[in-house]
Formats: sequence, C-alpha cells, structure tokens
Amino acid sequence: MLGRSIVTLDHFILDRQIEFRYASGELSRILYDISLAAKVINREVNKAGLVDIMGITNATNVHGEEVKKLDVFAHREIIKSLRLGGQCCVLGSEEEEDIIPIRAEDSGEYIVLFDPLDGSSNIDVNVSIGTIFSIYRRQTAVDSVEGLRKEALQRGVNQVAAGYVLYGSSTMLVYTTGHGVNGFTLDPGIGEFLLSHPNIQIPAKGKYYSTNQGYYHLWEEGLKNYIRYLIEDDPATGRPYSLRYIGTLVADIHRTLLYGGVFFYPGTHSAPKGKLRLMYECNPMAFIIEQAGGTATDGFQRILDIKPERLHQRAPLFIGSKVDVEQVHHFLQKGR
Ligand code: P6P
Repeated sequence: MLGRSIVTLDHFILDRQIEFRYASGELSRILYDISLAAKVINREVNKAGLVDIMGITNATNVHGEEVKKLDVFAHREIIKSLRLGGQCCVLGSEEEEDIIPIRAEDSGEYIVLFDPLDGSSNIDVNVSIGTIFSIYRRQTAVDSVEGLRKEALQRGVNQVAAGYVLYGSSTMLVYTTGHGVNGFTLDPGIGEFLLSHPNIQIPAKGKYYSTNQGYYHLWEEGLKNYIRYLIEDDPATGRPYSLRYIGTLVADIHRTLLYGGVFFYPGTHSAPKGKLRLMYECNPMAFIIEQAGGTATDGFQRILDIKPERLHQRAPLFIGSKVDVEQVHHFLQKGR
C-alpha cells in the first residue's frame, strides 16, 4: 500500500512560502533557524537524565564556560541560530530581562519572542518540556533600543508566525503562519522533522479540562461553579469531564489541540494576571489554537487583541475548543 509521501519540514516551508505575503525566503529562514536550534536542544534534553552520570550538559559557551542549566543552554542556542540567520532585528526571551537587539550588520525585518525551555522544572522527573516562539515583522525602520522595545510589544494579532517544540515521547514541532496548523515529528535517525499532523483542527468540544485545581480556593466563584458543573454525572452532556494536567504549557496545549477541551490558568486576588506570560506563552498558543478553529481569551477579551505594555507581562489564559471556552465564559459572566 502506498504510504503518504514523506514531507520534510524544510520542503514544506519551501512549498508553502508563496502563502507568505512578504519576501518569502525571510520567514522560511527563521523557521529553519528555529528548527535547527530545536534539534540541538533536543539532543541535550535527551541527555538530561544522564547529567549526574556524565556531568553537566558538556555544553560550553563562547568564553569556554560550562553551561550548567538546560534552559540557559536552550536560550543561547536559539539566539545563536537566529543571529546567524540574519533575519531578525530584535529578540525577546523568557531568560533575559530586556530585549536582545541584533547589531545592524546582522539585522533583519523580524522580531522573535520565545520561551526557550517551557516547563524546565519538569526535566528532573522526565516529564515533557517545550520551546515556544512568536514571530512579528517590524513596523518601523527605527533601530534605537527604545524603538526596538516598541517593535517587540505588538499585539498578538500582528504575529506572522508562531509555534512550539514539544520534547516528549517523540519530539514535535507545531507551527502556523496564519494558514492553518501543521505538526512535524523529528525522525532522529535522519535528523529531519517529517510532516506527521497536516492541517490540525481542534475538536469543537472536548471531554478534558486542564488546570492546576490546587488553586481552586483562590478562584472567582463563577470558575468554581464551572468546575462543579464539569464534574457532575450527566452522560447526555458528556459529563463528567476528565482532568488532565501535565504542568508544562506546551504539553497541555498540545493535548488540548489534538483531543479538544479547555486549558486555563486564571488570575486570582493575589495574582490577578495569573502566571503565564502574554508575549511568549499566551500569544503564540492563542494564534495556533485560533488557526486550528479554537478560542483563546483572558476571561474578558481575545488574547490576540491585548495591547502589551511590558515584555514579561502576564495574562490569565482560557484556551481550547470553541464550545468549551464559551461555556467557561458563560459561568464567569454569571458569577460576576
Ligand atoms: P503551576 C511551567 O513552569 C509553566 O510556566 C507552564 O509551562 C505551566 O503551564 C505552568 O507554569 C504550571 O504552573 O503553577 O501549575 O506549577
């Protein structure tokens, strides 16, 4: 039986670059650069369990210093790859307080904001972790640090691409350029990401909810009512839902994307904006989920419409199947 033809990520990017309304090769190059960094990070992540036996990640930086922490390693690998690619004018990383301007001779038209190793606290227990990226095109020609800071604070609706890498039982890269969502699985034998999940569509309604229910006592009343509704025994309406929570955003969103349901990390009285970062966690995941037919809000408005003020600002996140997110909103509104 003829199997589906093998499509590598590189071929897919090239074949689809006509969809990109700007100079096509630029975005393609950024996606290559990110996928290359992902392969290098994947190699080190897979050794993480051996660090105690083999010593640290045997990574050294330009100064010959040993790089001890995997998230710092991932941070540096992504910067190195994007800097060499020459398509970016400024970067923003969860690991760096301020923006990372790219010097004029290596500079390009794009901004990449990223969480180099999301869920890194899970490394020591061999639970999936990930990399998240969000790509914008610069709006001005301003090269000052202040001007580049503004370029890095565009609304999520301006993203030209977004994606994540999931370092799990297999390593996957999932991304969108605004023309649907496609998933690629790394074949370590040939070192290529192969198209494994074409045109991903999130189910309109799921049977899972995903949240850290340990914070239940801190939530607003409407959200508590929603949980009480979800766990009632009523097979006719697909209840009770099952709780699934990995504690790595990339892994919880990936399951929600494929199986449907809702993920939420809400605000509380003490932390009204919740924990997740708008620019390199909420926005890229919202772009992906919306492109797959789902919804993403902060409990009031569309995530992608939020006007950013700071690079590391947080936002509450309610994201997943359209029907499920609408139902959360119904309970939130009733409780307010
Ligand atoms: P909590 C990981 O530290 C992270 O930033 C996300 O990947 C994840 O969704 C969240 O925090 C988990 O937070 O409070 O449930 O441990």
